[in-house]
Amino acid sequence: MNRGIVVIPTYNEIENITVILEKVFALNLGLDILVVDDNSPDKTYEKVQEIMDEKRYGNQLNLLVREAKEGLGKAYIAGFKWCLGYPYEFIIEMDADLSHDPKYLSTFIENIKNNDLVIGSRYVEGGGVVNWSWFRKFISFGGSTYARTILGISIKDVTGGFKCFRREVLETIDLESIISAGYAFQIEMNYRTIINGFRVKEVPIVFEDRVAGKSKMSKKIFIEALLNVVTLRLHKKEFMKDKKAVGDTQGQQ
Ligand SMILES: Nc1nc2c(ncn2[C@@H]2O[C@H](COP(=O)(O)OP(=O)(O)O)[C@@H](O)[C@H]2O)c(=O)[nH]1
Ligand SMILES: [Mg+2]
Repeated sequence: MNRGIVVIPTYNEIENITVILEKVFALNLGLDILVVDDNSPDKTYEKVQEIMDEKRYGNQLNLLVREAKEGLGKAYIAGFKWCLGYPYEFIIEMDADLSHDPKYLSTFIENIKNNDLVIGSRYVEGGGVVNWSWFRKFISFGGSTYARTILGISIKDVTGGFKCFRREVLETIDLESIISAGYAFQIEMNYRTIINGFRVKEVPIVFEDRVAGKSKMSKKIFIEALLNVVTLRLHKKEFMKDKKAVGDTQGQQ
């Protein structure tokens, strides 16, 4: 067992999963991986099981198969709970579609020493997006600006999904009470981390659009994010009930 683990949610990522596992393990950073698959019709989970049976990566690779597709948020919550059952010190979120370059993992490991949440950010100096349509760029950047303004937080990339939590953060946030199912989940996790007084840092990443497979972004997910930002703000007091809550603390750059 290693000190840190990367949680990779998958839904129909058969074309990407082998490559992403290979890339992460080739770095030899001493990280385990947990793939959380929502019973993908393309049987991504069978591929992972096959690699585990071969012991290609010893005991470093783990798999959690869920019954049905319930959105990214639910998949991550199930994954986090699994990880907290073991003594991991930090837990990393990463997409399966190679949009998140594993080369940044070492930056997360370095920065999580002095922070509680490290966010891979497209919108700080040195970060960026490659190959996205203007529409996706607009939604992502506009979404971050909107959420930042309503929630009164200072982090620049509010919706990104490449990040690293210290286990204490995931033990503190009441995972049962997370209200967001889709990508709003990323916003909610950031907000609840910040209002509980944890140290947050953004590090630059360049995000590249997927080459293989399909995005699961939908209108429904987008609208959920718009509405949930307001709901999150209204629930602020509730989210602060934890003993570590210090009030209006904002994420530091
Ligand atoms: N387990 C699971 N994974 C999901 C679900 N929705 C998306 N994902 C995974 O989450 C990651 C990001 O999703 P993606 O569709 O690439 O989002 P985009 O990059 O914003 O277009 C990918 O690894 C997906 O396979 C879901 O409902 N369940
Ligand atoms: Mg993607």
